[in-house]
Amino acid sequence: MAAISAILIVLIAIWPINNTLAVAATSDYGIDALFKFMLYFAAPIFVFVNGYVLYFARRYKHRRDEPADAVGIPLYGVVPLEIWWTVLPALLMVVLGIWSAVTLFGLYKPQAGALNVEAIGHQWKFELRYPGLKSSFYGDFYLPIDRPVTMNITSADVVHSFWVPQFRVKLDMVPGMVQQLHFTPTQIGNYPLVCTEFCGIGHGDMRTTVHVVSQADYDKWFSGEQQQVAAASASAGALNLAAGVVSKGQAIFEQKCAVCHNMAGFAQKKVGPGLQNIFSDPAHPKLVDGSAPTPEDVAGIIEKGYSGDIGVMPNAQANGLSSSDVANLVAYLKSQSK
Ligand code: HEC
Ligand SMILES: [Cu+2]
Repeated sequence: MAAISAILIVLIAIWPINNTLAVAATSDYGIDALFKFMLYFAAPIFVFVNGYVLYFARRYKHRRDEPADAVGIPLYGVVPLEIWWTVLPALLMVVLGIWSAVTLFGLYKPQAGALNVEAIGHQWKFELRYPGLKSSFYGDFYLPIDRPVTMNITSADVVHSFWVPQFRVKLDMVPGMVQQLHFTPTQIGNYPLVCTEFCGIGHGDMRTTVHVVSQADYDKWFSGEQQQVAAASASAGALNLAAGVVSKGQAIFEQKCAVCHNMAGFAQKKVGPGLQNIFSDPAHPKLVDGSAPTPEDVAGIIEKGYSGDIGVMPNAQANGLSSSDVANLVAYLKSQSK
């Protein structure tokens, strides 16, 4: 067993993980080294535990000439054995714990000049938001090579997980909580982004592709997106607040907003703040984004969403709202303000 373990350890040491799963982002957090370190110890533990299971099963098996109720060897403890099988794993855990913590701090360290992108998990797709794009989109997305990225990660429904194996980064997407991942793509190519938290029956389909491309290709993709967004919003019709209908707004509110908002004072929070008197609350003269409570600004938050200290308010696309829905909602909110 010692010989098998030694051979495995050598094979692990010379195994180029990079050939099996390319590293496509800054890997100086030492994820691969940490992974190999765990394997070095996992290999002999696996070999010895299973080796002894097989050996004991043979060595102490029931013999034909023994009575059916024969008592085995009465063994109540071997102190030296118990000491070393407690101390060794404990030491190993301490080293792993410290190494993992240091690695984790590296992942959480923001980098200067980073591109801020938001990724929002939905059952069962990834929504992406980019600064400079008026609306979010689902599916494939692009990142320029060698530019640090800060991924702001959250979820609109249940817990998902953001994992790009080639980037060596992974983080849970938790509803009501925005967490950040920092990395820099270093290899041009297409990489899978997969959800690794079982999130319902569509979980297996929850994957998309990250394209790491040159800055020029990124710019081309970005301006293409901008034009598409402009075309889409032109066809969706302009926002006409004056045409809002209170009763329609109330129906939409109960269907799409009441899960997160009470129709009560600001302090009556659910996921988001209470929205009664949003236009006329002396205790909260400003909206959460710091703007004045005018119908236009309230409509702005409903359209664009907002992510602040309280949590994430999804945008109109995520909530499935048309321009007239937004106008109806603003009319309803106005009717609920003193
Ligand atoms: C997933 C939960 C969620 C849903 C669904 C949601 N909101 Fe929000 N909303 C929030 C959170 C959280 C905030 C606070 C954001 C912050 O400041 O951190 C917020 C803030 C707001 C604000 C600003 C409040 C203020 O006092 O400035 C308005 C207005 C608003 N939401 C309207 C709506 C409407 C209308 C809908 C339905 C279409 C809706 N929200 C659906 C979570 C949600
Ligand atoms: Cu998921």
